Amino acid sequence: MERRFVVAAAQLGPVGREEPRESAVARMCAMMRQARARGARIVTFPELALTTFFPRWYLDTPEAVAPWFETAMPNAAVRPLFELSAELGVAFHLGYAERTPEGRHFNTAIFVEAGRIVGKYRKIHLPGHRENEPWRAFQHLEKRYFEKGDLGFPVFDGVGGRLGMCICNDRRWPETWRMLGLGGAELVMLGYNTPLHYPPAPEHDHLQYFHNDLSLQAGAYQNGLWVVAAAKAGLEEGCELIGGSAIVAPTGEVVARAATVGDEVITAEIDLDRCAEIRRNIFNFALHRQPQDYGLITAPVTPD
Ligand code: CDT
Repeated sequence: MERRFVVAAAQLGPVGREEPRESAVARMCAMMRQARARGARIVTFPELALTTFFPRWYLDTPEAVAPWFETAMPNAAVRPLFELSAELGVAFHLGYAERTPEGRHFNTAIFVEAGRIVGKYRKIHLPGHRENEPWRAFQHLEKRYFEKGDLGFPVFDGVGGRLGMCICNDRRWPETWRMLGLGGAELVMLGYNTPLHYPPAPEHDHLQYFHNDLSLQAGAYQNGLWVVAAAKAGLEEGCELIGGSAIVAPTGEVVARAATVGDEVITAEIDLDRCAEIRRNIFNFALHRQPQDYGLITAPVTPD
């Protein structure tokens, strides 16, 4: 199979609290068509792409939480995206809030090829807090609404390569990338919802775009893999979310970047064989990695 092909990141502008899933899906279908017109074989959509970023609100009853979760995938609202993907021959990555038949809740991403889910990941690094903190301009309650993912960092076959996924806060953790790199991922897809304002340390607000770029570029370079990252961006229900969706080469170079904070498709031609430029050389894991000296990385967390 061809290992040189076009990939896309489909950045979404704000999704309103009252916006139905059908509307978000229609916007994504329009971007999938644009991506296909530019030759893309894969399109990456953001984290929790079907709804507004609901963890910004404190919800204190199961009845208030339930409507934000998908109990089946695909479901009626999302099926048009699966159908269009199969019709156009474009695989896609999608983030959504998953409720399992057992009633467990995860922040999940799937990879869909030829109408079938061939990859699934559940977010491991859940940021934020569990209880209402009224001093914040807005909440970040992922620890309240989601369980830590239980699938590890899977790497799977898709579109002629070895693929992996992570979700938003995961990208800031070198362990995420190293697990995916060790698993042999050649292309990592991820979506994010990153507020411009970080209430616990507002002195870092001006660094949000920089920290996004830094994380994506370091993850790509230090593991010799391609990265396709898609934001949900813009002023969403009073909360400013960064854009900066990007496609990054295994050398760490940004090869495509969003220029807006609205719905925007970016594309680049990638060559999976270029991973070897890094993996056979500076980050040749077999030759140069020294895991016997990295024990603290997997030692249990101890409280301060
Ligand atoms: N969605 C998500 O993980 N967002 C976080 C925001 C900062 S932590 C409150 C991120 O890492 O971008």
